[in-house]
Amino acid sequence: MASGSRAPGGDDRSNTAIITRTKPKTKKPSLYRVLLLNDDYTPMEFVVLVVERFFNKSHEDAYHIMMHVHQNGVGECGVFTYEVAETKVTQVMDFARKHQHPLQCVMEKK
Ligand code: TYC
Repeated sequence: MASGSRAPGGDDRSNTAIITRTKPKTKKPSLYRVLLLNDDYTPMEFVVLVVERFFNKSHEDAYHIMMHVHQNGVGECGVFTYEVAETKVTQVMDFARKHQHPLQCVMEKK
């Protein structure tokens, strides 16, 4: 019988101990950063558009992220659960390829 279906304390008339859970069983999902990598060929305007479109950033925030990547080589666009991060990476890479830009997008575990 499932442990949650009777009252704790051994008063269930079957001489069996009942172990009750003290911690919730839920686990927080692992989180992943989605990063853009700099290159010499992708236009700045295209990177800004990517950050606005796929990471839901304002034009100002997107421009700031693009400039950070341009100057530092790499920068974070957002933090997501595994499947969402994977989807963002695929969307960005497909969009860049479609426009024949070499922009690279990767994910890394936090
Ligand atoms: N370095 C590019 C240029 O000068 C701009 C750029 C920024 C490219 C960010 C990629 O992730 C990137 N046109």
